[in-house]
Amino acid sequence: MARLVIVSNRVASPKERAAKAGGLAVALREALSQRGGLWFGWSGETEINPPDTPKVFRSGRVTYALLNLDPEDQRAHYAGYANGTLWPLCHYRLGLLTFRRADWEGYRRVNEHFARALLPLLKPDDNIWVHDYHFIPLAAELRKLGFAGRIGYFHHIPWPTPEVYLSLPSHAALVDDLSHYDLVGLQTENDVRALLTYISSEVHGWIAPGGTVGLKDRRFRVAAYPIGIDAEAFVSDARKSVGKDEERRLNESLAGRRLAVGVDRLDYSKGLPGKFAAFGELLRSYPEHRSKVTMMQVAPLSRSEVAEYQALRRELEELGGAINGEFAEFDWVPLRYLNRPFQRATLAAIYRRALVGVVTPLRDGMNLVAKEYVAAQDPEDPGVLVLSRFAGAADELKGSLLVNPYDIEGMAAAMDRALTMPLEERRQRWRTNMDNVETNTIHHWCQRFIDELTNVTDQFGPPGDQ
Ligand code: ADQ
Repeated sequence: MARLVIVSNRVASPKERAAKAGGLAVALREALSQRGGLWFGWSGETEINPPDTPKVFRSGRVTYALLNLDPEDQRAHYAGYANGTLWPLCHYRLGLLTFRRADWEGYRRVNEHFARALLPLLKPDDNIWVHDYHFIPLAAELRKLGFAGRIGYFHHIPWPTPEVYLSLPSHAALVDDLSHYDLVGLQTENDVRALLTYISSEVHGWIAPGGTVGLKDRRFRVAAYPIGIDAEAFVSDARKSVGKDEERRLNESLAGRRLAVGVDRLDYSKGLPGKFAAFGELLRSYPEHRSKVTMMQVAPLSRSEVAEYQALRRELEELGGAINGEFAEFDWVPLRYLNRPFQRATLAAIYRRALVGVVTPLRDGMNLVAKEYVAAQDPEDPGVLVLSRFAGAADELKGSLLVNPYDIEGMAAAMDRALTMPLEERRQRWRTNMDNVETNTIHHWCQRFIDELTNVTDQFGPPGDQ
C-alpha cells in the first residue's frame, strides 16, 4: 500500500485530544495511523529566514514534520492572500476581498518553501494529499523540483461561479496551479460545475466525461467528494450525555423551555448577524414563543488578526445585546451567546437538547455542524434542522427546512415551523437526514479520495508520462 502524506496548514499534534482537535483533524490522524504515514504542516511558529528543514518526530505509525515560516511571509500567506483574498472570493463576498501583489507573492513563497522542505521526505510511490486553499500552488512547486508522483488536492470551501472567480486578478495562474495535481476534490457537484465551466470557457481546457480535464499538456481529474462526520462517535457522545452532570445543568437552566442552537466559528461566511436578526424577528412576529424558547449561539473566536473578523464580533455583540434588551424578562434571557470552544461531548449534549438546529451560512463548502446536529438527535424525539440552501450540506440533507439566509422573515417563519412541527414529521425528516449522515461518513470520504487518487494516474498513464 502506498504511503499517505497529508499536507495541511494546521496539524493536530499527537497530544491534542480528539474532542479539541476537531472532527476533520481527528479523521486525518486516524487515516494516517491506520496506514502509517507523514503529516506535514506549519509548526505554528515564525522565524526570520527559516531553514527548509522541518522539525521531524514520530508518534506511533505517524511521522510529523513541522516547518517554521518567516513572519512577514506567514502574514502575507495566511491573513493576506489565503484569508483576505481567497476566503472572501470563494464565499462570494467580493466587497470584502482585498488583493495585494505582495500577499500573492508571499503566498507563493510559502508554497515554494513548503515544497523545498517536503521534497526530501517524499518517496516516488507516495500518495500526497494536500488540504485547502492555503496550498493550491504546492503541486506546481513540487513538480518544478522534479517530483512526478501522485498528488491530490481537496478544497474544503466553495468554488465560486466563473463570474465571481474572474474577479481574482490571479485567476488564471491559480487554476494553472491546480492542473499540476492528479486529482482535485471539491465538496459538491455545484462546485465541480463552477470550476469546469471556468476551465472550458476561460482558459480553453477540455473536459472528458468523468471529469478528466486537459489543460495545456496536463491531465487531471476534478470530482465531488462531499465530506462527512464520524457519525458513530457523535451518536455515542450524545447518548452518553444523557443523565450526566452537564446535561442536568443545561436542563435546569432551561427550566422546561425549548432550545434552538447555532454552533459556528465567528466568521462572516456563517451568516450570524442574519441568524440573530431572524431570532429577533421570530420573537417579534410570533409572540407566542416569547419566554418559551431560548436560543444558544456558540461562536468561538477565529482569525482575530483579520480586521473584518473584529468588526463582525462588535456587530454581533451589539445585535445580541439589542435582542436581549428588547425581549428579556426578569426570569428569561432569549439569547445566550458564547465565544468559546467546547469539548465534542458537551456540544453533542447541547445539540441533542435543542429542538431546532439553526445553520444559516451565506455560503459554506459543506458545514459539518449541520451533520453533527443530526447525528446527536434522539431518534424517538428528534429536533429539526433549519439549513441554508447555500451550505454544501443542503444537497444531501433533504429532510431539513431549507431557507434563504438573506430572507430574515423567511428564516423566522422556518424557526416557527420547526418549533411547532408534529412529532411524526420531525421523525420522518430526521430519518431522511440521518440516512445520509450514517452512509457518507468521514471514513468513507477519506477512503474514497485516497482510492481514487491511487488509481487516477493509471487512467492517464504513469506519472510523468503526460
Ligand atoms: P469550517 O468553516 O470550520 O470548516 P464546519 O464545517 O461547520 O466549518 O466545521 C466546524 C467544526 O468546528 C465542527 O466540527 C464543529 O463541531 C467545530 N466547532 C465549532 N464550534 C465549536 C466550539 N465552540 N467548540 C468546539 N468545536 C466547535 C471548513 C469549511 C466547511 C467544511 C469544513 C470541512 O468552511 O464548509 O464543512 O471545512 O471540510
